[in-house]
Amino acid sequence: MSTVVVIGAQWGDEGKGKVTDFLAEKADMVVRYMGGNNAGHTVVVEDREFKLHLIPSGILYPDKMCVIGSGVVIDPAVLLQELASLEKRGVSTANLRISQRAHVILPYHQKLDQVEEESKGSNKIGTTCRGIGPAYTDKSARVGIRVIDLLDREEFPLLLERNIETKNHLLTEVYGSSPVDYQTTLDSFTRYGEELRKYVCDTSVVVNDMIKQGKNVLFEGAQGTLLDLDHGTYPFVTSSHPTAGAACFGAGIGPTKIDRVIGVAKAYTTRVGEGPFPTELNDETGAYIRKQGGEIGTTTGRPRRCGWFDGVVARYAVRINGLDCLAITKLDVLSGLEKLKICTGYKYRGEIITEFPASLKVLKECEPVYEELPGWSEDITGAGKLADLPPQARSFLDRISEVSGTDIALVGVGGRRAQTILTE
Ligand code: 2SA
Ligand code: GDP
Ligand code: MG
Repeated sequence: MSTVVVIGAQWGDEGKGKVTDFLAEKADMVVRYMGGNNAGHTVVVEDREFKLHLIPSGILYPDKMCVIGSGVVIDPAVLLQELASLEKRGVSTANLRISQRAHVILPYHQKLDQVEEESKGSNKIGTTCRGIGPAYTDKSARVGIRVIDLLDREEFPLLLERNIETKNHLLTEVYGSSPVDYQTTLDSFTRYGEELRKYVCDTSVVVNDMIKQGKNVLFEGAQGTLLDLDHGTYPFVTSSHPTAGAACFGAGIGPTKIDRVIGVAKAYTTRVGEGPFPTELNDETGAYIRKQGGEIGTTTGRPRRCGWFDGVVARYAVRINGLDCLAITKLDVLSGLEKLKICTGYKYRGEIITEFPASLKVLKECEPVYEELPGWSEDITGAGKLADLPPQARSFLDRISEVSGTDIALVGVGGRRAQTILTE
C-alpha cells in the first residue's frame, strides 16, 4: 500500500470517510491535510456510526497514528468536543498529533462567515458557516493565528487583540452585527490551547519519519475536486484545496513521496450548497436517490442535491488529481431504478464539450448528454465480490470506468466497512 491519497472526485460526500476507514486497516498512519470542521466523514463500524469532522477516520482503530496537518483549519472547541465524544464512546485519542502550523478558527471567523453569506442574498455560496472561508482568508492575508501561537501565552493575547480590533470593525461597521468580546475569547481559547497542548507537534517530521520507515500512510482528503479553490466551480467552492496535490503542502511532504491516488465517487452525484450542477435531477428520481441514499449533510443537516453520474466531472477529476483509480460508492442506492443514466459530455450551443468548462456562464448553458443503461431490482447490499452483482450493475460499473478513463478498484454496496467489494 505505502502512501495513498484518498480524495473526493465530485462535490464532496462521496464516502471518503468510509473508504479511508476501509483502507486504514492496512495503514500505520492516517493524515487529514485540508479543510476543517466543514467536513463530515461518516464511518460505520459494525452497528456504530461515527461522524468525524476534524479527526482522521483512522482514529477508530486503536493502533493507527492520526495526524491533523498544517493545511487544516482548526476550531479548537469543535475539536475538543469531538475528542471528548470519541473518548466517551471508548475510542482512544492518544495516537492523535496536531500540527503546530495549522491555523485556528476564532469566533470572529464564524460570525464573518454568517454575515458575509447573509449579505450576499441570492448570490450566497451556501457555506457551512463554520468560519472556514474567513480563516483561510486570514491565513493568505498573513494575519492568521496558528496553533503554535495559541500555545504562546505572550504572543496569543497580542495577536488576538490586533485581529479582534479589525474584525469587530468589520462586523459592526460594515455588517451591522455585534462584536466579539476580547476577554471571553482570550480566556476560552487559552484554556482550549492548554487542553490541546499534549497533541501538538511538528507533524511534518512525524509523517516523513513514517514514510522513511516504509510504513503505510493514508492521506484523507476533505470535500471534493469540484469544490477546489483553483479547480472547482469558482466562486461556489470551499476556500481550500480538496485535490490530491494539497496532500503535499497540507501534510508537509514532497510530491515524490506519494505512491497512489484514489478518487472516491458515488455511482450518482450529489452537491450541498449553491452553484452549478449539470446533471442535477429536480424530479422524482432525484428525490428517490436522496431518500434511498440518506443524502443529508453530515455537518449541517442540509438536504443534498442529487443527480446522475457525470462522466465529464469524473474525467476532470482523473486529470486534476492524477487518479490511479476510482472507488465507486453507494451503488446499492440505485437498486430499484428501471433505467439509469451516465452523462458522457455536455452539449453547448450545438457542440459537444468533453472537458469541464471554467466559465459558469458556459456551464449554465450546458446540457448533459446522457447514455441510458438498464437498472436492476435486486438488493445488492450483501454482495461480496463483483460476480455477486447483477449483470446490469456490472455493465453500469464498466461504463463508468470507460467514460471516466480509469479503473475501478473498490465498489461500495452499503455504509458498513464490510460492504466493500475489491475488484482485483
Ligand atoms: P465552506 O463552509 O466555506 O467550506 O463552504 C463552501 C462550499 O463548500 C461546500 N462544502 C461541502 N460540500 C459537501 N460536504 C461538505 N461537508 C458536509 C457533509 C456538508 C454539510 O459532509 O455533508 O453538512 O452541509 C462540505 N463542506 C463544505 C459547501 O456546501 C459550500 O458549497
Ligand atoms: P464523506 O464526506 O466523503 O466522507 O461522505 P459523508 O460521510 O459525508 O457521506 C457519505 C454517506 O454515505 C455516509 O452516510 C456513509 O456512511 C454512506 N456510505 C458510504 N459508502 C456507502 C455505500 O457504498 N453505500 C451506502 N448505502 N452508503 C454509503
Ligand atoms: Mg461529508
